[in-house]
Formats: sequence, C-alpha cells, structure tokens
Amino acid sequence: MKFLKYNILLGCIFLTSIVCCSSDTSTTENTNEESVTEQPADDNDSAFSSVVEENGQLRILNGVLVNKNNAPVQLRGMSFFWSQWIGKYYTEDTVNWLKNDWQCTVVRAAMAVDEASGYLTNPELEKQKVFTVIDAAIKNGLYVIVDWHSHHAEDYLEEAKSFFAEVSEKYGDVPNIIYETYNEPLDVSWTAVLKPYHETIIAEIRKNDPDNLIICGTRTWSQRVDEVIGNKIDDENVAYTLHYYAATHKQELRAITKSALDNNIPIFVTEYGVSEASGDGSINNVEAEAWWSFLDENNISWCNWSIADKEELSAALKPNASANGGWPLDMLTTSGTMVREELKKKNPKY
Ligand code: IDC
Repeated sequence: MKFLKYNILLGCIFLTSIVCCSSDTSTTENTNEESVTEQPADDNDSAFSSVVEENGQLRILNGVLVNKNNAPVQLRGMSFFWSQWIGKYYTEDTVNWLKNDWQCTVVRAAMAVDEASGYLTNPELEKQKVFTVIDAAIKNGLYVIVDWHSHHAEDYLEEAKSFFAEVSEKYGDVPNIIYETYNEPLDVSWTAVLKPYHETIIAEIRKNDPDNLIICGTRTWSQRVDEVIGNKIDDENVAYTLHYYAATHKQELRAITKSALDNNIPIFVTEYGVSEASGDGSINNVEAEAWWSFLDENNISWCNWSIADKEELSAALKPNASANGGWPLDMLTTSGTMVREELKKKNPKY
C-alpha cells in the first residue's frame, strides 16, 4: 500500500513538473527557468518515515519555501520556551513525543541570551539544552529552528557570531537545521541596525553552511515584514520572521504580511500564540482560525508558543506535566489542545 502511494506520489510530482515546465513563468521574478511545482494532495499518511526524508534540503524559490523537488513545503510545529527558565522540556523524549503524538514537522529551540541567566552567563549549560533538542530532532527527521531569543541582539554581536559559528560548524551539513538569528528586535531601524546585524551573522553561518535556511527578525517584535520590501538581504535562502498573538494582532497585521507576500518576501512564523501578546490574558478562537487559514493560503510555516507548564494561557502544558512527553490529554491546556488538534489535522503522519 505504502509502495503504491509512493509511486502515485512520484507520478504526481513528475506530471506536475511537466505541466509547470511548459507553463508561462513570466509572472515570476526568477529567470533561471525553475518554478515551484504543485504539492501532491496530502492524504495525511506519508509514505516516508520523516518530514526530512520526504523533503530534504529546503530553500527559497520565488519567495516560497520549497523542498528538494521544488514543491512548496509548509512546516508546522512547536516552540520550546526560554531555555534558561523552562529548560526541563529540552529533552529527547519530549522531541520524540512532539513528532509521534503531536505530528510536529518542526521544533524550535529558544536559546535565552541576555535575560536572567541565559547564554551570556551560562553558555555551556544553555548550549547543552539546545544541542539536546537539535540532536533529537535530527534523529527524528524533524526540521529544527535554532532561535537566538533576545530583544537586544545587536548589543551582543560577538556572542551571536560565535554561537552561530559554532552551531553551523557542528550541524551545517545536515538539512534539518534552520537558523533564526534574532527572535524579536524592538523599535530599531531595519536598514541601519537590523539588516547589517543579520548580514554579519549570515556571513558567519555561510562560512560553514552554504545553503540551509536562515530566518531574520524584523522591527517591532518581528511584525514589520513589509519593511523588507525593496530592501532584502542578499542571500538566496533567507526568510523573514513574522510573529503574532491572535487575541492582540488581527487583520491589520495580516494586511501588512500580505503586502510583503505580494512583493515576494518569504515569511516564516517562528512563533505565534492563540492568546494575547503578553502570553496570557485571553484566547481568541475566531482569530486563531483566521490566522491558520491565512497561513495555509499563503504556504507559511509556523511554530506555536510554547512547550511550557507555566500558568499562562499560551503555555501548552498544565503545571508539572512530565519532562519526557507522554502527556495525557488532560495535561494539555486549552491552547495546547487547540494547537495539537490543528497539527494532527494538517500535518502528514510519518
Ligand atoms: C514570554 C513568556 C512569559 C515571560 C516573558 C518574558 O510567555 O511567560 O514572562 O516572555 O519576556 C514574544 C516573545 C516571547 C514571549 C511571548 C509572550 O518572543 O519571549 O514569551 N511573546 O509574551 N513575542 C510576543 C509575545
């Protein structure tokens, strides 16, 4: 059965390649005659054992995240919490559970930097947590985002350079790794501060890793993706970060995002909540659904905030949930339940 499905899948890719190759590509910016192929219908039961086995090396093509066959890929998964505060979930067992039970195709490790006792104070301790998640993600065939979780990264340039140099040297030869150079800048200039910051870090990464995806934070808590229009970073495999919290950010932020998309700016939602931007307050189901539809329509990948058992509405787990996965459904919060259902409904099952 699996073999048959695999052949049908290959057939679809082959046929869509022919259709796409013979169609008019004049609407695309790219002149190298490559085009994005159509995604075969997803029956939610993949013939492959993991998302990385199926999709391999990711890249950006005409503003879209595509796989090794140039077919669009939309990853969906979970973000871990600040590593220094709730690092107990940075375990192999949690990653296994997020793949097998939650059907995540991507996870995000949030390396705390300057807050409390993060990387600046305890680099080895914090790195070990992040490396544990990366190693487990690679074993599971998941994509993994390595996020420099700071609001002031431009103030610690040397530390960021050395961290990303180390990560790219250690993991740059596997297709699983995705770098996120700056979680959320505050109100600082894209042109004068953020773009040069990202370029400096990208130069470090590219010494070791010529091709994996790099995601770059934008002004105002990674919301102003429109400011990248006409001012992109000169690297083929860069996407830009959008963050939203559904009970706070609504149509206005979707409109900003749409203007970026209309200008071929690749977007990746490395973090969002169904709650307010505080991470708490209230949950907005209607807006959560509106955002999920918007992301699907535009093939935008996402990670939900967060794998944590803190008493706040954005946390996925109830207090004292096990650090080794295996969570019974009654240990999930309202947010955790909503997001897990969305993942299981939309992601392929590996
Ligand atoms: C929040 C946590 C909260 C913690 C706070 C500290 O949920 O418990 O007290 O950080 O700053 C973001 C950030 C992310 C925030 C999250 C919710 O990237 O670190 O986590 N959020 O406020 N951007 C928008 C919302």
